[in-house]
Amino acid sequence: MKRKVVIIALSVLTAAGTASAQSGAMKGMDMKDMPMKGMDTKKDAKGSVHKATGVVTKVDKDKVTIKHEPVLSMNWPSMTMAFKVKDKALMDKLAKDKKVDFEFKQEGRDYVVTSVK
Ligand SMILES: [Cu+2]
Repeated sequence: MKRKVVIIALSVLTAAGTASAQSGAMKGMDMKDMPMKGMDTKKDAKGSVHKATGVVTKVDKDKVTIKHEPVLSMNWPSMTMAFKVKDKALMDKLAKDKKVDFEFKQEGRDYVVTSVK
């Protein structure tokens, strides 16, 4: 009997810990996108699209450097990094010092911009 009570107490503690860790991680996240994102991740983790906001610091022929804000779906802090741009139409939307809302996906070792707002 005593053993069972200990197990229940432990599982309650674990559940509480998980819940508070999640709400902390989700702070500032757009909650209405969550169900979709979860489904995408389950279906095809590799091809899932991530949303980010940042300022373009450099534009090259087929890549762009963006100082982006934290990307929680990637577990990334804010940083400046290069993204590949395969779609030429997206290049027209990217200019130095421009603030952009963009989406990207991981392809092998590259991060490829898939849309720019
Ligand atoms: Cu980054």
